[in-house]
Amino acid sequence: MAETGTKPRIKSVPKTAKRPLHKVILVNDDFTPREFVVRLLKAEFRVPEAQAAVIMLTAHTKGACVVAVFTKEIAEEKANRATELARSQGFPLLFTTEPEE
Ligand code: TYC
Repeated sequence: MAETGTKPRIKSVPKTAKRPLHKVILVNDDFTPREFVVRLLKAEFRVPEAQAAVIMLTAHTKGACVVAVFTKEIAEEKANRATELARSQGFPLLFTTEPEE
């Protein structure tokens, strides 16, 4: 910004410093069908088909994959909701959360 000599009247509050983000992580298993994982990612995390397929395949081959990043409460809520939805359909699919470094 140009040096005008005027001070900002509104102090900015560094909210992000107090609210570290948390990752929602998709964990692989041997039972949940690939198509179900993709459908759930699309429905619960609003990711497009192609991205959902990449996330699913990454978890499938590497063991886990980051789906998205949110504040702690939202990440936990979304991970629990998605896990419960899968369990309600009889699949052992698991979403976990962890703080972003
Ligand atoms: N491994 C599963 C299968 O072969 C598919 C799958 C992918 C399951 C990713 C979970 O997080 C997962 N049917």
